[in-house]
Amino acid sequence: MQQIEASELIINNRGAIYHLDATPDEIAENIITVGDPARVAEVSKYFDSIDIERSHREFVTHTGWLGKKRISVVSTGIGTDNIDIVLNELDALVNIDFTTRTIKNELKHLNIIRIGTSGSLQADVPVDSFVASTHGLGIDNLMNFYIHDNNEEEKQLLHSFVTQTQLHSQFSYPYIAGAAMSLMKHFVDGYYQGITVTCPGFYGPQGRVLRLGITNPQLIDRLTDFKFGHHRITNFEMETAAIYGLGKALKHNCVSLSAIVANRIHKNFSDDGSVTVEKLIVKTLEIISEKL
Ligand code: R1P
Ligand code: URA
Repeated sequence: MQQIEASELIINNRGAIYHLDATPDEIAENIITVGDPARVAEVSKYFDSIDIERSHREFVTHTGWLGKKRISVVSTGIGTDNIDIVLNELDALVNIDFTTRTIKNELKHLNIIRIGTSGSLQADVPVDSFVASTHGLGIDNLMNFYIHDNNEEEKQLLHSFVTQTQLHSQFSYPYIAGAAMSLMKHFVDGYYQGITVTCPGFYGPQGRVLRLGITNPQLIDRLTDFKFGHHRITNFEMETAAIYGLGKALKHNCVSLSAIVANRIHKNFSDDGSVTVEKLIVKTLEIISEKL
């Protein structure tokens, strides 16, 4: 079996992978990702015990136990460039043998649950509500670097998005990936469900104007108005499509949950988004401990 070279799979002196600085035994099979490194402790404070605490750059990892479930919570920082690092390194930690530097014969399928914040694109999805993303639709370019597949519905959805919005003429060709049904089925009650658009920035790429003009002032309207059968775009943020795209290609089970902190139609922002995020953390941990 082909060995993966030192420049491709970078393992430090502690036997830990380059960016996450975690070793294979320090990662659980149930993983929560959060953008904000400070949010890791907001999740792990609910664990019965924390065995591992690692911190390197924006990547903070706590692994511990909640009842009989071993869970890791990992911060990704902001953006799909960071998701490229986190998803590839999490996969390497479980599916590549660090001693022989070869891909294992039996592959593990992680449960990866994002708990993040997001902006609503629909008038009826208010601030302080929760969204579970049926699909991630990326306008950030990441998955264009990977060979990956879509099912028939995803292909049609993407085609319809490109035709209806014509946005691809202004930036990279979009990509799409769906949530894992095995996880999504647990996030129905109390969640809006819809397509989440993943953007390569918070300001111009999400239609915000401060001092700079933007090339597509129609961006929000086009996303809000998009329809494909019963599907619509509920929200946008900066990680979901990359998590779904890489997660699916690597055969992990992923779901992205968002606390809505901004509503771009009503032009308002949550008075205290941290309270909403905290509620989402508690609700998610209940599901993990009872259903996964
Ligand atoms: C922007 O403020 C950040 O918030 C959202 C976006 O995806 C982006 O990462 O998620 P997090 O709250 O998880 O960071
Ligand atoms: N995160 C985003 O990316 N956008 C928002 O509007 C709010 C949170």
